[in-house]
Amino acid sequence: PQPIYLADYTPPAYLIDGVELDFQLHPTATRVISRIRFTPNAAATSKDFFLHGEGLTLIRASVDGRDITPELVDGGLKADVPDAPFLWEAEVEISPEANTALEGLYMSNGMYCTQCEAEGFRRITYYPDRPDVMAPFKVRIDGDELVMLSNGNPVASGDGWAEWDDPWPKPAYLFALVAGNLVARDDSFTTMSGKEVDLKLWVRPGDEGKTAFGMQALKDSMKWDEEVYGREYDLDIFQIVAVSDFNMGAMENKGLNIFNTSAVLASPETSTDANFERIEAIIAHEYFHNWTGNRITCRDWFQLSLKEGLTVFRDQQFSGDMRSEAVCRINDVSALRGRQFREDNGPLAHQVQPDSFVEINNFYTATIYEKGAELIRMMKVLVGDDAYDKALELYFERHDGEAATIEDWVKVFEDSTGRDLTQFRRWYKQAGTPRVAVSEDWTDGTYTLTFKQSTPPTPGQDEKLPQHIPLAVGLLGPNGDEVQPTQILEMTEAEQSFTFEGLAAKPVPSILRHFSAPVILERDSTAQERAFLLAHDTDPFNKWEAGRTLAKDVLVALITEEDAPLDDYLNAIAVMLRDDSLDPAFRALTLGLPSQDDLAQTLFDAGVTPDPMKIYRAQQTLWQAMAEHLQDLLPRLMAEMEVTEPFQPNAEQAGKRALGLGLMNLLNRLDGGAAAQTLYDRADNMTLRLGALGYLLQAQKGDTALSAFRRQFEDDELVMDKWFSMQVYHAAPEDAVDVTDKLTKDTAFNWKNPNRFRAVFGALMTNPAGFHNASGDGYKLFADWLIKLDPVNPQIAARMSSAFETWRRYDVDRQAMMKAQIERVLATEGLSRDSQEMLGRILN
Ligand code: HT7
Ligand code: ZN
Repeated sequence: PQPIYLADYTPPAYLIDGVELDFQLHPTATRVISRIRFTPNAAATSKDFFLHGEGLTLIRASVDGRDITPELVDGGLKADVPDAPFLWEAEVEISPEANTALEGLYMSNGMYCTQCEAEGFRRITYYPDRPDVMAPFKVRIDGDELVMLSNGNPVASGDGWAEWDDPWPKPAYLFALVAGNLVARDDSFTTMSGKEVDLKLWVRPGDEGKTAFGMQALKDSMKWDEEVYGREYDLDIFQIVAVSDFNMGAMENKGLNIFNTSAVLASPETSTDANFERIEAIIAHEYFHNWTGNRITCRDWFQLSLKEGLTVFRDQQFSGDMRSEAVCRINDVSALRGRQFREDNGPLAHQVQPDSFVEINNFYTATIYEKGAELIRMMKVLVGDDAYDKALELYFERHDGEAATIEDWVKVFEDSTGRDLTQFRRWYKQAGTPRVAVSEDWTDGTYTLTFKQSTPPTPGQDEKLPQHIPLAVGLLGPNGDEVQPTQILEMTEAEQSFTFEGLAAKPVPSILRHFSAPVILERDSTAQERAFLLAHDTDPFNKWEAGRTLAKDVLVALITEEDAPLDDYLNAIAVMLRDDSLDPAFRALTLGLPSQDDLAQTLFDAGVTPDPMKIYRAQQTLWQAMAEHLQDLLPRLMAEMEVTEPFQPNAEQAGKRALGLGLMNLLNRLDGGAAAQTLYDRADNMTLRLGALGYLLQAQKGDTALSAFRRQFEDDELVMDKWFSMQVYHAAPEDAVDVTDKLTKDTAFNWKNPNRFRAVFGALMTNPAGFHNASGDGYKLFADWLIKLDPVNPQIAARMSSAFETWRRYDVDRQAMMKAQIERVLATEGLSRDSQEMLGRILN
């Protein structure tokens, strides 16, 4: 497959004044009639008329009422058209029922729905399916469905038809249509200028009881965007629809967001605290896209991070305001390190603004989203909060209604602050995670910190230039008092020193506070210093980081059979746990250990070939040591974490449950599952029930609970996803592949449903000791299923192929086995462009 290059961008030959679409719905033969008013684009370099189209049966086409026979070409059609405004009409036929890729118009549980980002609209009708062509849409839907929805405001409806009008010009990727037997939770929101907006959250009958939380999250998001960004909603109605078969979390279609059921439906009995938190964040994210993505969209898909990075940053800010800012930041950084650092340090590393791609669906990555958000966070740190607010005002004013670029974004910051961001632009164009090595000097009362930065080579980019890195640094005195509050040091050189005067004694530095830049900090430090920072740092992120680094030191030493600072760690954790002034959620996070994948990468970076079994065993050993060391503390602390009030999915209760479960993880190693069984039997919410089930599985005592769980929840798809994933995630390394294989034969393993497929194979990816079983069976099973899924849903198959992205980290045997499986999938006849690109990049 041929790549597409950013450098080849040319403006569209024709612009659109207005679009009218008629849908005559039928599961296997939907007719789509389009009437599009085109105008030649004065800024265009070509007059060629080309419309994208894929898998469409063209019935007829006309220009200004004259029937024509367009030339059907690969990926679309060409036609001769006037060099003046004209009306294009076409009728096509499509089969939603045959659409298993879930892109374009498809069916999910008998309901029609669409997914058009990035290039799905071309599977609905012939159209210039590129984001820089924006147009107002009018839509008429004819069909037997009870509810028939599209973007914008409702115009009129009758028996078997409905009309919608979206006055805001939008690119085709924001088009949406939904039709089916749906029921709504209704509400309303009064905007800052006093306009009343109807809110509707549509679900399948039976799911009404899971809509209250999502609706509240929507109203909170609308209010927050007004208060913090001054952004008001701009239609009479805002709708969300929950759909079972969906490739990602949700989609921000103008006025009609479509959500994966897993990203919107919630109830205490069926959802965990983590589910509630994720739902709140995704609802906010999609809503915030109304301004950052929809009103201002992207000129082309190379600018994807313009909307995604900014909108992730905004949803992170929102979650921080709704919950504990410190806890949210720690979770966001953990996710960044777990997914984006993994990507940035392997064969799939790419720029936040790529120069080329083969399949755009493969670029909805942690780099575009999460690293993109970190770049915006750094810009805010560099210019300051007030200047950030002013820059955003200018961004909205200057680019509203436009399809903009990342360059436009950076320019707005330059113009509004007067700062030169030339070097900062490198963050968008240079892939890879910078390493920042720190050394210190204390001479004659002057304290000096010296930083050296370097970024390892990434595919296609061997040489790297220094980045502009904001380093937030504070200093602590020997008694733990802060002697230098947080200061932003701007690093722009490959090597740079910063001095601090007037200190009475050599301080302990707290570097990269709040994780002020997406870099890997390299600092040799003693266990005592880490324990000191865990006890005294005033920056919650670095306080947590000190505990995490100390845990990592212990684990790495256990794995490499060196002296481990175990006592320092255990004592520091005991002090931290006893500190009632610390938020339970924070204590729960600090009690956690670095993941097996994180350890594998750390070892690999240190030149040690990671052995998945040794990593697994080291984790088990440390948990056991923690359990024994802390056993006297457990009963009292666990009792303190009991929530006696009725369940609320708020941060306070969630924090208590998280710490309670974290402590039960330790107790479970001492009592062989007894407390977990009691908790399972008593649990009145999914957080505790699922936590207890996990510990029972870990203690190899989960059979009875698993059967009971299934009986209780077998009609609930989302809970059954948990039933599947728990078994794989908690399987012992030697059992994980068999457990996975057995689950794929279960009658409830509906593998064409992305949530179910991910529940099983996503869980195998997060059980590294199981997946990397020395037999190679994990690799084979995974590859078998990629081959099976690819023709049905290439997008998901390609995404899941990242299971193999770290293959070069491992020993020669594992490398050979993984390589053989990658090659086997690649050799599959008719393999999708999506999977070809991903596996090809992984292999090279
Ligand atoms: N902008 C959306 C990205 C997206 C997507 C969503 C659902 C299914 C397929 C998709 N392809 C791309 C989601 C978001 O970032 O908000
Ligand atoms: Zn998004």
